[in-house]
Amino acid sequence: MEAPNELPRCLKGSRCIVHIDLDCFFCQVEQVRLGLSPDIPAAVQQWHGLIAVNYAARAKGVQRMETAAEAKKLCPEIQLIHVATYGPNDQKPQYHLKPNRSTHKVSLDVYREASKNIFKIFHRHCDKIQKIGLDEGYMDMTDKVNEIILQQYVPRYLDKLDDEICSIPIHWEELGITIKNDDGDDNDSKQYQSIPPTTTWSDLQLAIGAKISNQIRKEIFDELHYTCSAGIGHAKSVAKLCSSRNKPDKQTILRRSAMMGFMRDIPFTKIRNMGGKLGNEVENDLGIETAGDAWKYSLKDLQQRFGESTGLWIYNIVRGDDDEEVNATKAPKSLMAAKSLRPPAYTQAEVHQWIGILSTELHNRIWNHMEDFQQWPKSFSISLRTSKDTSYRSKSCPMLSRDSMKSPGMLSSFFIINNDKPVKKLVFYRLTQKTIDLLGPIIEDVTPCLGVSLQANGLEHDHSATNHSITELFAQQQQQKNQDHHSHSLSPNHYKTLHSNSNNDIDTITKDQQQKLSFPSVQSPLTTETTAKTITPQKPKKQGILDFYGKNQVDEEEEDEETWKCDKCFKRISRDRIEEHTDYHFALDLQNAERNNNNNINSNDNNGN
Ligand code: DCP
Repeated sequence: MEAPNELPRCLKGSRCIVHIDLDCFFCQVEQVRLGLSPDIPAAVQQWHGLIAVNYAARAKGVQRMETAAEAKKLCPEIQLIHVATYGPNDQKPQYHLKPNRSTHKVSLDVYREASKNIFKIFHRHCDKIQKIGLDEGYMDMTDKVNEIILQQYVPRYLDKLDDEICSIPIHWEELGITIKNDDGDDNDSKQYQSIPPTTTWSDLQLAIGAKISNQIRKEIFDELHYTCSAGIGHAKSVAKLCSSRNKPDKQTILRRSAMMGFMRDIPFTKIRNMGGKLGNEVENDLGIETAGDAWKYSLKDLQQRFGESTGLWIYNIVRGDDDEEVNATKAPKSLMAAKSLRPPAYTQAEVHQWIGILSTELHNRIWNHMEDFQQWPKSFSISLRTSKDTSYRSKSCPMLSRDSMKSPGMLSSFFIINNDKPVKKLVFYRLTQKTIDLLGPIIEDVTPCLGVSLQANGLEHDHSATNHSITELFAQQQQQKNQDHHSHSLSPNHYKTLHSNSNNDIDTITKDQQQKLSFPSVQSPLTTETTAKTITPQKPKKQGILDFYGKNQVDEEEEDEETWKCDKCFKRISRDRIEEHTDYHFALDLQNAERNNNNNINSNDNNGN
């Protein structure tokens, strides 16, 4: 007889989602690097503030965002480790003893590397992974788990395929902490490790997911020596709530039958996507504090107040249900090194120094990316923010080929500031043995400079280590300009003259050469600021749910080492506002769904007329 290939009926649409989150991530990376026991209180410091605190230090009352001095007062024995930084002459990030915010640039490379190794382990077990920051991710284990159910359980429990209950024995105590069913029993613990009374097919789904999750956590610990916590449930929101439930180094499972009891006391704004203004607004509007408080509102009530999609979403989420997909994360499309300058850089020498440091960082990131993804950027851009104009002025030019970009100095040697009075212009240029070749457009008024950002864009599979000559680079640039309908490009003859003496080898500029350089000879029609494309943050139209978000949420474009780049809107977001920002996108998506709904209703109405 052929093996049945039908899943139990009740599993159609039932998912197994695992959320894994490293414990005190940056701190663990440093502990492992330094061979520090996790029992020793420790924290990672960025300038004066703490950005990660280990659990031994938390037990002494030390918290994230406290200053190093406050932490020392609370816990004199605490080990404070400053994040690595790039100093002015560093080719690689270093653990400087006394890094200085006005001369050094924070590097997260060591955490990126650790993250890469962690995600490699995730990928051994699952191919649908959504990366959330460096140290956490969702895994949709449904296919893998259902395959196991089909092969190992369905043939033995054929008579149960139409039932919800399968009564397959599960040793929950070996799988982590299982949230208890809400049986009205008011005893203090809502979680237990003994066996719940009956097993459903969907419990089996989670139990298998929990076994895989345990294996992943074991591999992370055995190979990398980091502990992490996991949550296993039928939806993303509950998986996330569960992973933070029993930190550190534990995993928590939420079965369908325990969902309502679990959700009852969850503060409403702790629910994924409800941490921002939308959550506050709903909370105030309904006069609720916990998810359970919202149960008294019917679906119709909620839809009348918040619209079809949002109302339905709220109705489900307070019951622990959401159908948001795990969206597999793709390789990034761009890489960035940025620094905001407080106080501003007042001299061109300072701006140059920052360009040098950021170029080194970007150079290293581009090569790391090449190693991981075999991708090379197509173009390269610089953005500067001055106190005269707080939006970024941004210019780009074609990227150097792999063969040309061997040393970190190559990128920074692209730029020089022409100190002509009254404006100082930043020029994209290339210095060859005999000429100074203007490569790209010019940014005027570079000082006082509030922020510098270098970006490698258009990362694409690199087919070969092409040997681009400078002429090819110029040709590419010309092509790009033509495509952009720019009327101010250099004439072909001009290019020819510039290149007649040039050599394919690009020299790294020396200090001495920089001092000798002056630019009157390199005149170009591009010097007018009218050709400058000023990047101004695009303001989404605010209406409906978007009104919940204030100006800061949408407009803020903090560009420095304390930021994260949103892969939806490509804006730089302060790291402590990541969650709020993702909540904003969520609200935006809901609003779009709402609009689509309305459009459909309108068009149906019209058709009916
Ligand atoms: N991080 C940061 N700045 C912030 C928040 C976090 O630099 N404002 C960094 C340091 C953290 C890492 O991101 O180690 C992961 O952040 P989490 O919020 O996951 O916190 P932890 O991993 O440190 O601790 P927990 O065990 O509570 O998850």
